[in-house]
Amino acid sequence: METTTIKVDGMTCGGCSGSVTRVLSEILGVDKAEVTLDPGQAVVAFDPAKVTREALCAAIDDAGFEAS
Ligand code: 9UX
Repeated sequence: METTTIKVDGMTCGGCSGSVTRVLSEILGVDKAEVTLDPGQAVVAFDPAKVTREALCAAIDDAGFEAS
């Protein structure tokens, strides 16, 4: 398992962070996602054999936010 911190821009309320948490949690290979509004970030524990950090960022972008 690997842990990465992804900066997430565009989250403005608890619904946003809840959405990002759900999107990340549903990805195969994600063990745990902790998303905070302030600071706007996601701390994700994932299995690098199953999913890449790039894929996590792409999923956040697809949900309407900006990952970096
Ligand atoms: Mo809050 Mo975010 O009303 O996608 S849920 S702004």
